[in-house]
Amino acid sequence: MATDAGDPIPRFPDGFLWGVSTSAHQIEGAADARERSVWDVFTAEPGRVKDGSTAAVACDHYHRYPEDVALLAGLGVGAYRFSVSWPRVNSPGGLDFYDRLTDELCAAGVRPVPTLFHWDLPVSLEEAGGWLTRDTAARFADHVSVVAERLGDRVTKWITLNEPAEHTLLGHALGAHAPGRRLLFDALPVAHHQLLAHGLAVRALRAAGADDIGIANSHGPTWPASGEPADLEAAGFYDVLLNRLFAEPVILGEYPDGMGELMPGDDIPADLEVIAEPVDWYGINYYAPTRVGAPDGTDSEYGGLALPAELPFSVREIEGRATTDFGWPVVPEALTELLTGFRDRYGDKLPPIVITENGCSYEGLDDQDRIAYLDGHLRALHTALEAGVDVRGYFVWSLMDNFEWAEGYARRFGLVHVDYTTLERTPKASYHWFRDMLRNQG
Ligand code: IFM
Repeated sequence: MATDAGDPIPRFPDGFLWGVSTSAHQIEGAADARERSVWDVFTAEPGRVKDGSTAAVACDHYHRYPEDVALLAGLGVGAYRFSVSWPRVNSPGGLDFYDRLTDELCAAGVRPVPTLFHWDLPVSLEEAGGWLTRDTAARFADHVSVVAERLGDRVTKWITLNEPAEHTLLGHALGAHAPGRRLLFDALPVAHHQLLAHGLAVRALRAAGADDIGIANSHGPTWPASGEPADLEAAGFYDVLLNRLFAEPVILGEYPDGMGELMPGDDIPADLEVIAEPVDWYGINYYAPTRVGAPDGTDSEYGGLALPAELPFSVREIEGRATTDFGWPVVPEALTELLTGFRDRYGDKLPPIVITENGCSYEGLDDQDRIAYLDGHLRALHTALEAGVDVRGYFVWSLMDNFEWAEGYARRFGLVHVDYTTLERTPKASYHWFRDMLRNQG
Protein backbone atom coordinates (compact mmCIF):
# COMPACT_ATOMS: atom_id res chain seq x y z
CA MET A 1 0.00 0.00 0.00
CA ALA A 2 1.31 3.49 -0.83
CA THR A 3 2.07 5.68 2.18
CA ASP A 4 3.56 9.04 2.95
CA ALA A 5 6.02 7.06 5.09
CA GLY A 6 8.81 9.25 6.29
CA ASP A 7 6.69 12.40 6.47
CA PRO A 8 5.60 12.92 10.05
CA ILE A 9 1.87 12.82 10.72
CA PRO A 10 0.73 16.48 10.92
CA ARG A 11 0.29 17.89 14.41
CA PHE A 12 -3.10 17.54 16.03
CA PRO A 13 -4.40 20.27 18.38
CA ASP A 14 -3.23 20.47 21.97
CA GLY A 15 -5.45 18.40 24.22
CA PHE A 16 -6.39 15.98 21.43
CA LEU A 17 -7.12 12.64 23.14
CA TRP A 18 -5.17 9.63 21.86
CA GLY A 19 -6.18 6.15 22.88
CA VAL A 20 -6.74 2.51 22.05
CA SER A 21 -9.89 0.40 22.46
CA THR A 22 -10.88 -3.12 23.49
CA SER A 23 -14.04 -4.79 24.79
CA ALA A 24 -14.65 -7.09 27.73
CA HIS A 25 -15.87 -10.22 25.98
CA GLN A 26 -13.11 -10.01 23.38
CA ILE A 27 -10.18 -9.93 25.82
CA GLU A 28 -11.07 -10.71 29.45
CA GLY A 29 -11.60 -14.48 29.53
CA ALA A 30 -12.28 -15.67 33.13
CA ALA A 31 -15.71 -16.82 32.02
CA ASP A 32 -16.11 -18.79 35.25
CA ALA A 33 -15.96 -15.53 37.24
CA ARG A 34 -19.13 -14.09 35.76
CA GLU A 35 -22.69 -14.86 34.78
CA ARG A 36 -23.10 -16.21 31.22
CA SER A 37 -23.73 -13.81 28.38
CA VAL A 38 -25.51 -14.29 25.06
CA TRP A 39 -22.06 -14.78 23.51
CA ASP A 40 -21.31 -17.78 25.75
CA VAL A 41 -24.52 -19.41 24.54
CA PHE A 42 -23.92 -18.48 20.91
CA THR A 43 -20.32 -19.69 20.76
CA ALA A 44 -21.31 -23.03 22.33
CA GLU A 45 -23.56 -23.74 19.32
CA PRO A 46 -21.66 -25.63 16.59
CA GLY A 47 -21.04 -23.64 13.42
CA ARG A 48 -21.64 -20.19 14.89
CA VAL A 49 -17.97 -19.19 15.13
CA LYS A 50 -15.83 -19.93 12.09
CA ASP A 51 -12.90 -21.52 13.93
CA GLY A 52 -15.16 -23.09 16.57
CA SER A 53 -13.51 -21.05 19.34
CA THR A 54 -14.99 -19.34 22.38
CA ALA A 55 -13.87 -16.40 24.51
CA ALA A 56 -13.69 -18.43 27.73
CA VAL A 57 -9.99 -17.55 28.03
CA ALA A 58 -9.49 -15.03 25.18
CA CYS A 59 -6.43 -12.90 26.12
CA ASP A 60 -6.89 -13.66 29.84
CA HIS A 61 -6.85 -9.93 30.43
CA TYR A 62 -8.84 -10.48 33.63
CA HIS A 63 -5.70 -11.97 35.20
CA ARG A 64 -3.06 -10.18 33.12
CA TYR A 65 -4.41 -6.63 33.24
CA PRO A 66 -1.29 -5.19 35.00
CA GLU A 67 0.83 -6.35 32.05
CA ASP A 68 -1.68 -4.85 29.61
CA VAL A 69 -1.78 -1.53 31.45
CA ALA A 70 2.03 -1.49 31.29
CA LEU A 71 1.73 -1.92 27.51
CA LEU A 72 -0.65 1.06 27.42
CA ALA A 73 1.75 3.15 29.45
CA GLY A 74 4.64 2.12 27.18
CA LEU A 75 2.59 3.14 24.15
CA GLY A 76 2.08 6.58 25.66
CA VAL A 77 -1.67 6.84 25.07
CA GLY A 78 -3.68 9.31 27.12
CA ALA A 79 -6.75 7.08 27.34
CA TYR A 80 -7.90 3.48 27.24
CA ARG A 81 -11.38 2.55 26.05
CA PHE A 82 -12.49 -0.79 27.52
CA SER A 83 -15.94 -2.18 28.21
CA VAL A 84 -17.57 -3.17 31.45
CA SER A 85 -19.13 -6.62 31.20
CA TRP A 86 -22.71 -6.50 32.45
CA PRO A 87 -22.66 -10.26 33.30
CA ARG A 88 -19.52 -9.71 35.38
CA VAL A 89 -21.01 -6.74 37.20
CA ASN A 90 -23.99 -8.97 38.03
CA SER A 91 -21.69 -11.55 39.61
CA PRO A 92 -20.19 -11.47 43.12
CA GLY A 93 -16.94 -9.52 43.13
CA GLY A 94 -17.34 -8.59 39.45
CA LEU A 95 -17.14 -4.85 39.96
CA ASP A 96 -13.96 -5.33 41.98
CA PHE A 97 -12.17 -6.21 38.76
CA TYR A 98 -13.08 -2.85 37.17
CA ASP A 99 -12.11 -1.13 40.39
CA ARG A 100 -8.63 -2.69 40.21
CA LEU A 101 -8.31 -1.97 36.49
CA THR A 102 -9.35 1.66 37.00
CA ASP A 103 -6.82 2.09 39.80
CA GLU A 104 -4.08 0.53 37.70
CA LEU A 105 -4.88 2.84 34.77
CA CYS A 106 -4.96 5.95 36.94
CA ALA A 107 -1.65 5.00 38.55
CA ALA A 108 -0.14 4.61 35.05
CA GLY A 109 -1.48 8.01 33.98
CA VAL A 110 -3.89 6.51 31.43
CA ARG A 111 -7.42 7.84 31.50
CA PRO A 112 -10.07 5.07 31.85
CA VAL A 113 -12.92 5.34 29.31
CA PRO A 114 -15.44 2.57 29.95
CA THR A 115 -18.13 1.53 27.48
CA LEU A 116 -21.15 0.32 29.42
CA PHE A 117 -22.49 -2.16 26.85
CA HIS A 118 -20.49 -3.89 24.12
CA TRP A 119 -22.86 -6.71 23.03
CA ASP A 120 -22.50 -9.16 25.96
CA LEU A 121 -26.03 -9.14 27.37
CA PRO A 122 -26.53 -11.36 30.45
CA VAL A 123 -28.37 -14.55 29.51
CA SER A 124 -30.95 -13.90 32.24
CA LEU A 125 -31.98 -10.71 30.40
CA GLU A 126 -31.99 -12.39 27.01
CA GLU A 127 -34.33 -15.03 28.42
CA ALA A 128 -36.62 -12.22 29.52
CA GLY A 129 -36.79 -10.93 25.93
CA GLY A 130 -33.44 -9.20 25.52
CA TRP A 131 -33.35 -6.05 23.42
CA LEU A 132 -36.70 -6.90 21.88
CA THR A 133 -38.15 -5.92 25.25
CA ARG A 134 -38.46 -2.33 26.39
CA ASP A 135 -37.69 -3.32 29.96
CA THR A 136 -34.08 -4.14 29.01
CA ALA A 137 -33.49 -0.40 28.51
CA ALA A 138 -34.61 0.28 32.09
CA ARG A 139 -32.46 -2.59 33.40
CA PHE A 140 -29.49 -1.06 31.54
CA ALA A 141 -30.00 2.26 33.30
CA ASP A 142 -29.88 0.41 36.64
CA HIS A 143 -26.63 -1.29 35.58
CA VAL A 144 -25.16 2.07 34.58
CA SER A 145 -26.02 3.60 37.95
CA VAL A 146 -24.34 0.74 39.79
CA VAL A 147 -21.14 1.10 37.73
CA ALA A 148 -21.11 4.90 37.95
CA GLU A 149 -21.56 4.79 41.69
CA ARG A 150 -18.54 2.51 42.06
CA LEU A 151 -16.15 4.01 39.49
CA GLY A 152 -17.37 7.59 39.18
CA ASP A 153 -14.80 8.97 41.63
CA ARG A 154 -12.03 8.07 39.13
CA VAL A 155 -13.77 7.67 35.77
CA THR A 156 -14.75 10.96 34.17
CA LYS A 157 -15.32 9.96 30.55
CA TRP A 158 -18.06 7.46 29.68
CA ILE A 159 -19.45 5.68 26.63
CA THR A 160 -22.99 4.33 26.82
CA LEU A 161 -23.25 1.78 23.98
CA ASN A 162 -21.02 0.31 21.32
CA GLU A 163 -22.39 0.06 17.77
CA PRO A 164 -26.10 -0.52 18.32
CA ALA A 165 -26.39 -0.74 14.51
CA GLU A 166 -24.17 -3.83 14.30
CA HIS A 167 -25.82 -5.39 17.34
CA THR A 168 -29.21 -4.91 15.67
CA LEU A 169 -28.17 -6.01 12.20
CA LEU A 170 -25.70 -8.81 12.90
CA GLY A 171 -27.15 -10.08 16.16
CA HIS A 172 -30.87 -9.77 15.56
CA ALA A 173 -31.61 -9.26 11.85
CA LEU A 174 -29.10 -11.62 10.21
CA GLY A 175 -28.25 -14.03 13.03
CA ALA A 176 -24.51 -13.79 12.39
CA HIS A 177 -23.73 -12.64 15.95
CA ALA A 178 -25.22 -13.41 19.35
CA PRO A 179 -28.01 -13.80 20.21
CA GLY A 180 -28.32 -15.32 16.73
CA ARG A 181 -31.81 -14.08 15.89
CA ARG A 182 -32.69 -13.82 12.19
CA LEU A 183 -35.62 -11.43 12.27
CA LEU A 184 -34.71 -9.23 9.29
CA PHE A 185 -36.84 -6.05 9.61
CA ASP A 186 -38.65 -7.38 12.67
CA ALA A 187 -35.37 -6.58 14.46
CA LEU A 188 -36.13 -2.83 14.41
CA PRO A 189 -37.37 -2.79 18.04
CA VAL A 190 -33.83 -3.78 19.03
CA ALA A 191 -32.58 -0.51 17.54
CA HIS A 192 -35.20 1.55 19.37
CA HIS A 193 -34.67 -0.13 22.72
CA GLN A 194 -30.90 0.28 22.55
CA LEU A 195 -31.31 3.95 21.65
CA LEU A 196 -33.71 4.36 24.54
CA ALA A 197 -31.18 2.60 26.78
CA HIS A 198 -28.56 5.09 25.62
CA GLY A 199 -30.75 8.06 26.59
CA LEU A 200 -31.63 6.55 29.97
CA ALA A 201 -27.93 5.84 30.55
CA VAL A 202 -27.02 9.47 29.83
CA ARG A 203 -29.59 10.51 32.46
CA ALA A 204 -28.28 7.95 34.96
CA LEU A 205 -24.69 9.12 34.40
CA ARG A 206 -25.68 12.79 34.78
CA ALA A 207 -27.47 11.90 38.03
CA ALA A 208 -24.18 10.38 39.19
CA GLY A 209 -22.37 13.64 38.36
CA ALA A 210 -20.79 12.73 34.99
CA ASP A 211 -20.16 15.53 32.51
CA ASP A 212 -18.20 13.83 29.72
CA ILE A 213 -20.48 11.33 27.99
CA GLY A 214 -20.71 9.92 24.47
CA ILE A 215 -21.90 6.95 22.42
CA ALA A 216 -19.80 4.84 19.99
CA ASN A 217 -21.80 4.48 16.77
CA SER A 218 -20.37 2.86 13.66
CA HIS A 219 -20.59 4.89 10.49
CA GLY A 220 -19.20 4.93 6.98
CA PRO A 221 -20.01 6.64 3.70
CA THR A 222 -22.43 4.75 1.46
CA TRP A 223 -21.43 4.87 -2.19
CA PRO A 224 -24.14 4.11 -4.76
CA ALA A 225 -23.05 1.43 -7.24
CA SER A 226 -24.14 3.69 -10.13
CA GLY A 227 -26.25 6.74 -10.91
CA GLU A 228 -29.22 4.52 -11.86
CA PRO A 229 -32.35 5.31 -9.82
CA ALA A 230 -32.60 1.75 -8.45
CA ASP A 231 -29.01 1.87 -7.16
CA LEU A 232 -29.47 5.36 -5.72
CA GLU A 233 -32.61 4.26 -3.93
CA ALA A 234 -30.95 1.13 -2.50
CA ALA A 235 -27.91 3.13 -1.36
CA GLY A 236 -30.14 5.76 0.25
CA PHE A 237 -32.00 3.05 2.14
CA TYR A 238 -28.75 1.44 3.33
CA ASP A 239 -27.54 4.85 4.50
CA VAL A 240 -30.71 5.28 6.54
CA LEU A 241 -30.36 1.84 8.07
CA LEU A 242 -26.68 1.93 9.03
CA ASN A 243 -26.02 5.64 9.52
CA ARG A 244 -29.04 7.89 9.92
CA LEU A 245 -31.23 5.54 11.98
CA PHE A 246 -28.66 5.60 14.78
CA ALA A 247 -27.28 9.13 14.41
CA GLU A 248 -30.42 11.22 14.00
CA PRO A 249 -32.36 10.19 17.12
CA VAL A 250 -29.27 11.04 19.20
CA ILE A 251 -28.20 14.19 17.35
CA LEU A 252 -31.54 15.62 16.14
CA GLY A 253 -34.10 13.90 18.36
CA GLU A 254 -35.90 12.44 15.34
CA TYR A 255 -35.96 9.32 13.23
CA PRO A 256 -35.35 9.56 9.48
CA ASP A 257 -38.61 9.86 7.53
CA GLY A 258 -40.78 6.76 7.73
CA MET A 259 -38.73 4.99 10.43
CA GLY A 260 -40.43 6.32 13.58
CA GLU A 261 -43.70 4.69 12.51
CA LEU A 262 -41.97 1.30 12.50
CA MET A 263 -40.73 1.58 16.07
CA PRO A 264 -42.43 -0.06 19.07
CA GLY A 265 -44.05 1.85 21.94
CA ASP A 266 -46.99 4.14 22.59
CA ASP A 267 -45.20 7.44 22.61
CA ILE A 268 -42.26 7.66 20.22
CA PRO A 269 -41.90 11.47 20.57
CA ALA A 270 -41.48 11.04 24.34
CA ASP A 271 -38.90 8.29 23.78
CA LEU A 272 -37.05 10.53 21.33
CA GLU A 273 -36.77 13.19 24.00
CA VAL A 274 -34.96 10.66 26.18
CA ILE A 275 -32.79 9.41 23.31
CA ALA A 276 -31.75 12.98 22.45
CA GLU A 277 -30.58 13.72 26.00
CA PRO A 278 -27.56 15.89 25.13
CA VAL A 279 -24.20 14.14 24.92
CA ASP A 280 -20.86 15.90 25.35
CA TRP A 281 -19.39 14.32 22.23
CA TYR A 282 -20.36 11.84 19.56
CA GLY A 283 -18.21 8.72 19.03
CA ILE A 284 -17.69 7.34 15.54
CA ASN A 285 -16.23 3.91 14.78
CA TYR A 286 -14.97 4.00 11.19
CA TYR A 287 -13.48 1.17 9.16
CA ALA A 288 -14.52 1.45 5.48
CA PRO A 289 -17.13 2.84 3.10
CA THR A 290 -19.74 0.55 1.55
CA ARG A 291 -20.71 0.43 -2.13
CA VAL A 292 -24.37 -0.41 -2.43
CA GLY A 293 -26.67 -1.23 -5.34
CA ALA A 294 -30.16 -2.50 -5.99
CA PRO A 295 -30.87 -6.08 -4.92
CA ASP A 296 -29.59 -8.48 -7.55
CA GLY A 297 -31.68 -11.50 -6.54
CA THR A 298 -28.76 -13.50 -5.16
CA ASP A 299 -27.29 -14.10 -1.73
CA SER A 300 -23.99 -12.28 -1.35
CA GLU A 301 -21.05 -12.14 1.01
CA TYR A 302 -19.37 -9.07 2.41
CA GLY A 303 -16.33 -9.19 4.71
CA GLY A 304 -17.32 -12.58 6.09
CA LEU A 305 -21.00 -11.68 6.40
CA ALA A 306 -23.71 -13.57 4.47
CA LEU A 307 -26.31 -11.17 3.06
CA PRO A 308 -29.59 -12.81 1.99
CA ALA A 309 -31.15 -12.01 -1.40
CA GLU A 310 -34.36 -10.68 0.21
CA LEU A 311 -32.64 -7.53 1.51
CA PRO A 312 -33.62 -4.38 -0.43
CA PHE A 313 -29.99 -3.69 -1.33
CA SER A 314 -26.84 -5.57 -2.29
CA VAL A 315 -23.30 -4.78 -1.27
CA ARG A 316 -20.87 -4.48 -4.19
CA GLU A 317 -17.11 -4.66 -4.34
CA ILE A 318 -15.13 -1.42 -4.21
CA GLU A 319 -12.72 -2.05 -7.03
CA GLY A 320 -9.09 -0.99 -7.26
CA ARG A 321 -8.51 -0.84 -3.52
CA ALA A 322 -6.31 -2.91 -1.26
CA THR A 323 -8.27 -4.93 1.27
CA THR A 324 -7.47 -5.99 4.82
CA ASP A 325 -7.32 -9.68 5.78
CA PHE A 326 -11.02 -9.33 6.58
CA GLY A 327 -11.71 -8.27 2.98
CA TRP A 328 -12.59 -4.69 3.97
CA PRO A 329 -11.43 -2.06 1.46
CA VAL A 330 -8.81 0.42 2.65
CA VAL A 331 -10.12 3.91 1.84
CA PRO A 332 -8.65 6.52 4.20
CA GLU A 333 -10.11 9.52 2.36
CA ALA A 334 -13.60 8.16 3.06
CA LEU A 335 -12.98 9.12 6.70
CA THR A 336 -12.62 12.76 5.66
CA GLU A 337 -15.75 12.39 3.53
CA LEU A 338 -17.66 10.87 6.44
CA LEU A 339 -16.70 13.60 8.88
CA THR A 340 -17.28 16.56 6.56
CA GLY A 341 -20.54 14.88 5.50
CA PHE A 342 -21.69 14.69 9.13
CA ARG A 343 -20.75 18.34 9.66
CA ASP A 344 -22.65 19.37 6.51
CA ARG A 345 -25.68 17.23 7.36
CA TYR A 346 -26.06 18.10 11.04
CA GLY A 347 -24.43 21.54 11.27
CA ASP A 348 -24.57 23.17 14.71
CA LYS A 349 -26.45 20.20 16.16
CA LEU A 350 -23.41 17.95 15.76
CA PRO A 351 -21.50 17.57 19.04
CA PRO A 352 -17.69 17.39 18.97
CA ILE A 353 -16.60 14.06 17.48
CA VAL A 354 -14.28 11.41 18.89
CA ILE A 355 -13.14 8.54 16.65
CA THR A 356 -13.78 5.72 19.11
CA GLU A 357 -12.52 2.95 16.79
CA ASN A 358 -10.41 2.72 13.65
CA GLY A 359 -8.17 -0.15 12.66
CA CYS A 360 -7.64 -3.19 10.48
CA SER A 361 -6.95 -6.93 10.58
CA TYR A 362 -3.59 -8.13 9.30
CA GLU A 363 -1.36 -11.06 10.20
CA GLY A 364 2.26 -10.76 11.31
CA LEU A 365 4.51 -8.96 13.73
CA ASP A 366 6.06 -6.74 11.07
CA ASP A 367 2.64 -5.32 10.17
CA GLN A 368 3.58 -2.64 7.66
CA ASP A 369 0.07 -2.80 6.16
CA ARG A 370 -1.43 -1.76 9.51
CA ILE A 371 1.07 1.09 9.77
CA ALA A 372 0.08 2.25 6.29
CA TYR A 373 -3.62 1.97 7.21
CA LEU A 374 -3.23 4.01 10.40
CA ASP A 375 -0.93 6.51 8.72
CA GLY A 376 -3.45 7.10 5.93
CA HIS A 377 -6.40 7.41 8.29
CA LEU A 378 -4.64 9.85 10.61
CA ARG A 379 -3.81 12.08 7.65
CA ALA A 380 -7.43 11.84 6.48
CA LEU A 381 -8.58 12.74 9.98
CA HIS A 382 -6.26 15.72 10.04
CA THR A 383 -7.67 16.87 6.71
CA ALA A 384 -11.14 16.81 8.27
CA LEU A 385 -9.89 18.95 11.16
CA GLU A 386 -8.39 21.41 8.70
CA ALA A 387 -11.76 21.52 6.96
CA GLY A 388 -13.23 22.69 10.26
CA VAL A 389 -14.71 19.48 11.69
CA ASP A 390 -14.46 19.51 15.49
CA VAL A 391 -12.73 16.18 16.29
CA ARG A 392 -11.37 15.78 19.82
CA GLY A 393 -9.87 12.29 19.93
CA TYR A 394 -8.84 9.11 18.14
CA PHE A 395 -8.77 5.51 19.43
CA VAL A 396 -7.16 2.61 17.56
CA TRP A 397 -9.02 -0.69 17.45
CA SER A 398 -7.35 -2.51 19.08
CA LEU A 399 -4.68 -2.59 21.78
CA MET A 400 -4.17 -6.31 21.20
CA ASP A 401 -5.36 -9.21 19.07
CA ASN A 402 -8.57 -10.61 20.46
CA PHE A 403 -11.71 -12.68 19.94
CA GLU A 404 -13.22 -11.24 16.77
CA TRP A 405 -16.79 -12.48 17.33
CA ALA A 406 -18.04 -14.88 14.62
CA GLU A 407 -14.56 -14.89 13.07
CA GLY A 408 -13.02 -16.31 16.24
CA TYR A 409 -9.30 -15.69 16.57
CA ALA A 410 -8.64 -15.62 12.81
CA ARG A 411 -8.69 -11.81 12.54
CA ARG A 412 -5.90 -9.92 14.22
CA PHE A 413 -6.63 -6.22 14.87
CA GLY A 414 -4.03 -5.62 17.60
CA LEU A 415 -1.04 -3.34 17.92
CA VAL A 416 0.14 -6.12 20.23
CA HIS A 417 0.28 -9.75 19.10
CA VAL A 418 -1.22 -12.36 21.41
CA ASP A 419 -0.06 -15.98 21.26
CA TYR A 420 -3.28 -17.79 22.19
CA THR A 421 -1.38 -20.86 23.43
CA THR A 422 1.06 -19.15 25.80
CA LEU A 423 -0.89 -15.86 26.10
CA GLU A 424 2.38 -14.06 25.58
CA ARG A 425 2.05 -10.46 24.36
CA THR A 426 4.47 -9.13 21.73
CA PRO A 427 4.30 -5.54 20.51
CA LYS A 428 4.12 -5.42 16.71
CA ALA A 429 5.87 -2.92 14.43
CA SER A 430 2.63 -0.87 14.49
CA TYR A 431 2.85 -0.54 18.30
CA HIS A 432 6.30 1.03 17.98
CA TRP A 433 5.13 3.20 15.09
CA PHE A 434 2.11 4.49 17.03
CA ARG A 435 4.26 5.14 20.12
CA ASP A 436 6.74 7.16 18.06
CA MET A 437 3.91 9.05 16.37
CA LEU A 438 2.53 9.99 19.81
CA ARG A 439 5.97 11.13 20.96
CA ASN A 440 6.24 13.32 17.86
CA GLN A 441 2.86 14.81 18.69
CA GLY A 442 4.38 15.83 22.00
O1 IFM B 1 -14.01 -6.13 17.00
C1 IFM B 1 -14.98 -5.24 16.59
C2 IFM B 1 -15.50 -4.44 17.76
O2 IFM B 1 -16.01 -5.26 18.76
C3 IFM B 1 -16.61 -3.51 17.31
N1 IFM B 1 -16.21 -2.72 16.18
C4 IFM B 1 -15.58 -3.41 15.07
C5 IFM B 1 -14.45 -4.28 15.56
C6 IFM B 1 -13.77 -4.99 14.37
O3 IFM B 1 -14.69 -5.79 13.71
